[in-house]
Amino acid sequence: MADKKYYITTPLYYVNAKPHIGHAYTNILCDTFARFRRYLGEDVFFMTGTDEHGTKIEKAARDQNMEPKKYVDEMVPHFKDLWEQLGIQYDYFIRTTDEDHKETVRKVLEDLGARGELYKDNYQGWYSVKSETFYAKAELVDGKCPDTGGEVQEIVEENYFFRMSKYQDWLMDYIRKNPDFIQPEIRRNEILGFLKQPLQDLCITRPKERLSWGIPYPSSPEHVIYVWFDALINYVSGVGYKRNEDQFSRYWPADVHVVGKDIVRHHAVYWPIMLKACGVQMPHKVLAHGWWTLAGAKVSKSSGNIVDPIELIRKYGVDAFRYFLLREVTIGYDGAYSEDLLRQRYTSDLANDLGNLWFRVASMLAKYFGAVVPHADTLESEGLIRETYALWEKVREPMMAYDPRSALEAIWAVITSANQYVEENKPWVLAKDPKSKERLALVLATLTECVAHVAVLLVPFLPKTAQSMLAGLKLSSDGVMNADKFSRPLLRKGTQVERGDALFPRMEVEA
Ligand code: ME8
Repeated sequence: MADKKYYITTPLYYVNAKPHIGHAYTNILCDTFARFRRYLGEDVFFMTGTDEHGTKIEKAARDQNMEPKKYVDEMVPHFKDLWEQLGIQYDYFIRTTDEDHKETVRKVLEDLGARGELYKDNYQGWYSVKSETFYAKAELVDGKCPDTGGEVQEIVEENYFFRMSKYQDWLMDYIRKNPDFIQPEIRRNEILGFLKQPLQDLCITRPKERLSWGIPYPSSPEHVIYVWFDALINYVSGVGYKRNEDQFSRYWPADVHVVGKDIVRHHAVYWPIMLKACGVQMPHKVLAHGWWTLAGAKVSKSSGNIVDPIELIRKYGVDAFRYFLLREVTIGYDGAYSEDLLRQRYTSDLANDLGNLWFRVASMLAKYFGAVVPHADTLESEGLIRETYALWEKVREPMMAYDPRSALEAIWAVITSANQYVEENKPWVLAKDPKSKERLALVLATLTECVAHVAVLLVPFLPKTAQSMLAGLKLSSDGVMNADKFSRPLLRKGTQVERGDALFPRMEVEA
């Protein structure tokens, strides 16, 4: 087993609607990071899953006249199916309705109770019958429900609380001393700003009469556990906390929790304090990405402005969709989605730059050398080869800093250079002059090596395309990649290259 482990998580998605572009984005980011770390030879554990308890889910089930358990069982395959279509190679899929998870949640609560971290008290709030949700006074809009605009009633009920407030100073100090804990900086500052106001204790139960779809509170059958408290525990229960100590000590602390910017507070305030109270180590990083927006509004299931990934995969192929999401925005920023932009990326970056390079190189090899890569002793005299060999570090560095966009920019800079190299060297002119045979061999050997290196580096980003290129080059992406292996020729002598079908066929544009 590799010495270095890498544990990466996605949020657990609510199953009250099918997944959309926002959920696909998080999983594509995590998959790209996980695949890259596997390349580095790390022992990767990549976990995703579904958040299945709470009011939202209970209501969605009721709207369909279904029992919640039956409803969630029917929704989960939509997520698994999308991950399969997107080529997401996760190691474990956790559901908060799994018995293992529920067992860990109960044990965590028993432990926190024994440590004196929980107490029972009255909880006061405003309840909206229409949205069936409790709000704090500050959340109301003109004294009305912020979601439906309906009437709210003040309600007092008995609940259990977690002593979160006493850890406020500790957490501020921790975040200050660990500048990489929350990334990007704007979210870190937001959390530090939030922590300037007094932190309240967290109400961690709901009375069963108001919400029955949840994990029962261990010492009180009249209560169920608040859905966020249950869901956050997945990050440790998924690696065996309080059940499989070997697995837990192997993978915990998580290297990174990737989340959307709207749930940073849960991950960078509630979660670290829960862990601290249990005496468990902090995760290394909470990485927050921005939102995909449509006509200026967040794509979301509640507002119904959905962008359906399945439809886009069908139209443009999985890798065009992955490429667009990874390349279009810098992690942390919002991205304005439009199909026009996706189509532009498809045509210019994928079909013209990458697809065309592959097509030209493979076609010229076929035409001038019977598809067999020619031998050349002086590869390294070519500037393009030196640029290609230097690419590993230009991709590794941003990938370690969670910046896949810059990594792709570096790869595309080499693709652009390779296309220029074709234009400058004009192999079709060289081919006409028998005295230029050696030069022609060098040019095509250079180009084929360049394409091979690019294919290897594209595996984490565009796995399907990279695999077809590698298959055409008779190369495999198995085994550990590093700077040393990357700065040498990758192709075996006498390789017969197969061009195959176009990587990104020209679109008969559907507007
Ligand atoms: O919050 N663009 O689940 P969720 C980018 N169950 N990301 C988006 C997005 C968009 N338009 N819309 C949603 C939950 N997301 C909880 C998490 S974790 C222990 C529990 C992201 O299904 C959102 O930011 O509502 C969040 O990270 C994720 O999708 C899940 O949202």
